[in-house]
Amino acid sequence: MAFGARTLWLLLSLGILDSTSHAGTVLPRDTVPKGFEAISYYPTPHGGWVPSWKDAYAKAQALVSQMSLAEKTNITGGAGIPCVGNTGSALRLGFPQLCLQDSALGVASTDNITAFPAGITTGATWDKDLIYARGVALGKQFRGKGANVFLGPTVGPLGRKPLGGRNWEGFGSDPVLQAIAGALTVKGVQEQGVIATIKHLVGNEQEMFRMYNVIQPGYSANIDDRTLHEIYLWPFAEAVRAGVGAVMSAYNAVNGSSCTQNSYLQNGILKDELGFQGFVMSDWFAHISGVDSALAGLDMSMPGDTMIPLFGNSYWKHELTRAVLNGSIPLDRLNDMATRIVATWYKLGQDKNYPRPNFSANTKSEDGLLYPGSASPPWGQVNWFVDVQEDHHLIARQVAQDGTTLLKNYDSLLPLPISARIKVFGTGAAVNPDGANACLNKACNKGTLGMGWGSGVADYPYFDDPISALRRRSSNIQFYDTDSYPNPPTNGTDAAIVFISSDAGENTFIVEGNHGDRDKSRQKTWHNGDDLVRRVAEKFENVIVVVHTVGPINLEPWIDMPSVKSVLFAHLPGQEAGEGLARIIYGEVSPSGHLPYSITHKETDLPDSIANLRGFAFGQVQDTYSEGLYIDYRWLNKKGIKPRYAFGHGLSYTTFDFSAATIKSVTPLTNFPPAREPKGPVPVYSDDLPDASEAYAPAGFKTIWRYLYSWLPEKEANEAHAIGVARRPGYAYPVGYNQNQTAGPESGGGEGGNPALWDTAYELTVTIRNAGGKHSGRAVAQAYVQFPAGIPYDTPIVQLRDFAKTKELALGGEETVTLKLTRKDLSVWDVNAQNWVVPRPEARFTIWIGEASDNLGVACYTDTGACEVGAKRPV
Ligand SMILES: *[C@@H]1O[C@H](CO)[C@@H](O)[C@H](O)[C@H]1NC(C)=O
Ligand SMILES: *[C@@H]1O[C@H](CO)[C@@H](O)[C@H](O)[C@H]1NC(C)=O
Ligand SMILES: *[C@@H]1O[C@H](CO)[C@@H](O)[C@H](O)[C@H]1NC(C)=O
Ligand SMILES: *[C@@H]1O[C@H](CO)[C@@H](O)[C@H](O)[C@H]1NC(C)=O
Ligand SMILES: *[C@@H]1O[C@H](CO)[C@@H](O)[C@H](O)[C@H]1NC(C)=O
Ligand SMILES: CC(=O)N[C@H]1CO[C@H](CO)[C@@H](O)[C@@H]1O
Ligand SMILES: CC(=O)N[C@H]1CO[C@H](CO)[C@@H](O)[C@@H]1O
Repeated sequence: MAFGARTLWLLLSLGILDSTSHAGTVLPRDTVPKGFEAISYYPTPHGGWVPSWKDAYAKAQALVSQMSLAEKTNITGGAGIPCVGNTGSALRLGFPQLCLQDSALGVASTDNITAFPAGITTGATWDKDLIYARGVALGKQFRGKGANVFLGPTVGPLGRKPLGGRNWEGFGSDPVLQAIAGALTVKGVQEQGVIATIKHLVGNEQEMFRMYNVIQPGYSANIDDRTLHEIYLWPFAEAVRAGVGAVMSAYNAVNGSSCTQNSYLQNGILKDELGFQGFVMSDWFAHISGVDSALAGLDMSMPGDTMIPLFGNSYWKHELTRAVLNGSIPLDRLNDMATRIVATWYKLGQDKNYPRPNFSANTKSEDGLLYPGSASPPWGQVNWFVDVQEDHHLIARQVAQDGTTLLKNYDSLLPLPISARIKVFGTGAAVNPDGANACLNKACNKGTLGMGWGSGVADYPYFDDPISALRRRSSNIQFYDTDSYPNPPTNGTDAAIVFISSDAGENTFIVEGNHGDRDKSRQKTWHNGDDLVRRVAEKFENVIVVVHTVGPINLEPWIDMPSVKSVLFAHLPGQEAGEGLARIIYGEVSPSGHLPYSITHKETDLPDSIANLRGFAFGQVQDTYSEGLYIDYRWLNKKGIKPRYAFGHGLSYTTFDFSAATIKSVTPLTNFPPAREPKGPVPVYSDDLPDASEAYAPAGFKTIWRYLYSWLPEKEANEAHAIGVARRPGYAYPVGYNQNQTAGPESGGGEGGNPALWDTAYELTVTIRNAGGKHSGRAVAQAYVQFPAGIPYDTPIVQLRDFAKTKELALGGEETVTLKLTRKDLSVWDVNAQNWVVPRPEARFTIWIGEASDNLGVACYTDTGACEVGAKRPV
């Protein structure tokens, strides 16, 4: 890990050879299936028209209007790597280099931080307050290390494909679960003054073939308009609504056009319809063109280099300077790019007392190279070892504990009495014997699996493994630290706990034959975990299986064995893998996690388009979303296929009773939302071509080898300027390109879309009582909408819309929770109207409330305002 960020860069760019023919031309589009097309949407809407950003834009305009051309192009692109990405600065005006840092679960590549549970574990808590608290803690830690931009949360991939490599970075295979968790994370992080980045826009649902290289474009996610709006865009819209400062464009293409230069996606959907006011950055090395990406709405090139890093080449920086001087990119676009970046910095208050980075993502030592990209002196202090942990391990522990999901508990085997004699099997019970951080970017599955692999990881400051936490409580524990059955002397009635796992990560690394996605292991447990469970279950009567996993696994090899009585999904717990799990096993607390995805009996219970990864193809790999809205439980319900465990399922040591439900109409609904407000004013700058001298390097400036600069040699600047002055045509603009700003679509009007979409349509309450016999516990109420029958839109039978978790309820204790459904929650995206439509406002929408997507015991009706228990269930 001596050269963390630099190594990661090199690995990321392996196999991605720069094709100069890409630069500055419109990439020829591969044939996408009939019916999908990359639509042109120009120009990029100017930022600044949303009232809550007005002050930030006014300050930004004052600053940007003093910037020279080279200063503007400096801040839109990367330079140097103390952090995983850093922009250039405009220090003359007090605008610093911004430090952009991974990951979504903790400050990557540094010490004295908290390695939080992954997104998937966080989603499994279904606890809004806790999700927000984790966001606050993450924000404090990024700020404490001086990172300006938090490269998270991840809401794309959304978890469409169970085998997808990075699903675990996000919160679960449902747009609303992703949206609520993503938005609460954004809120928590940004309240600390740190810019959050919602990523990756969009369709990055598998790892393999995601990147562009000389011989092959990244795959194309072919998504129809309605599916995009109702499924994949939904969490992005919610994050924009929460004021997210940055968006990261994905590696892959959508409808054949690379996301980083997809004008419809960035200009149209994100900046016009969703009214996004912050800046869009490329994923690392996803930037593949100079002029076209700028025109298509990209605002920041990360890490700044072309696909072959560290040679001083960039599509932007000096080339962006040239492209503005020669008139190919209108100055107005560059002004908007720079203004969006500076406005976001002001909006988050980073102009006031924001710490500079006090860590290096490249070395653990106190001293290191000041310019690590150049791999040459000078040296100096780069790490100050600032301890940002506070008491955040308690939040991490709470998430790990409350995300732990009890799938099965036959005979109430769990919890175990403290006196139980326990035999523990599997290497997954103990920390990696080589050290918790032994593998580069966690690209190995050895010892307890606390997180997946790739850029979405952080170093463990310590690792509380399950075996230590169990032993802190009991000395009656025998641990067999092996994945093959050790044939111990058995007393069949002892409890046996078996630890098994399934890992995944980013395509940058191959782990045990898996290319990021679980292409080799598929849903089979790693290290012959199934055999271990079977062997143990043949000898012991009371078996508990603990699963550390990135996603669903196939449970069929052993789930019906009579001795396999309990199954706990501990997901990916981060550094706090032990304490919370031990508390659950011994009954100090009831489990309260719920599955953030369905577990099917077999992979083929899902259609080929989502059950399988798309393999190699000549030309562009086509990943067509032919299943439309029907992923996870939406598909299973439509086809009447019972999963082994449904989305939302999770048991407690007690049982809950849902009663006395109410539904109240708050905002009366109409077919269409009320008309949007027109856009507010935006900053206006002079359109005059900058003077060539604004691109000259200051006399005597010594550049650092391999670093990127925004200046041009005088001669080149003069030549480019001459072309610009002559207004000589010469640039082959993409089809549909024009420079006229527009009023924006009817479906827009505020951050996230038309603000009326968030009017509360119905408010529901339900009273939840702990009706069990012995234990206290926490329940989750999940609200699903069922659209009226006979509407002209095919809709999934039920769709999650809101959820609430109770506090700890003692025996007989009760709590009334409130659930809300907005206008958008009751709308479908009408592709002809290009708007959200409530199909029949007066008709019966049924709001189902229950403990899982297949356990919905309470029905509330919008037409009568009545609720009932015991109605015929929808699934
Ligand atoms: C992809 O193509 C479909 C079908 O033409 C269209 O509905 C959708 O809006 C397109 N999406 C993008 C991002 O271009
Ligand atoms: C661009 O940023 C780098 C790094 O902060 C800085 O050295 C350089 O002076 C900046 N260039 C301009 C034009 O301000
Ligand atoms: C202007 O410069 C850009 C960046 O190098 C280049 O891609 C483009 O073709 C140039 N345009 C003209 C008209 O020379
Ligand atoms: C097995 O363990 C139980 C208690 O857990 C004990 O009562 C019994 O005597 C033991 N049997 C043998 C053969 O050791
Ligand atoms: C842009 O606006 C100009 C001036 O109003 C007009 O002449 C031109 O036709 C417009 N172009 C497009 C593509 O709308
Ligand atoms: C509190 C704490 O964990 N401090 C550590 C911060 O990092 C340095 C360098 O790794 C350690 O020496 C400290 O112990
Ligand atoms: C070198 C440096 O800028 N260190 C800063 C690191 O961050 C802390 C606050 O978390 C500042 O106090 C230090 O000045």
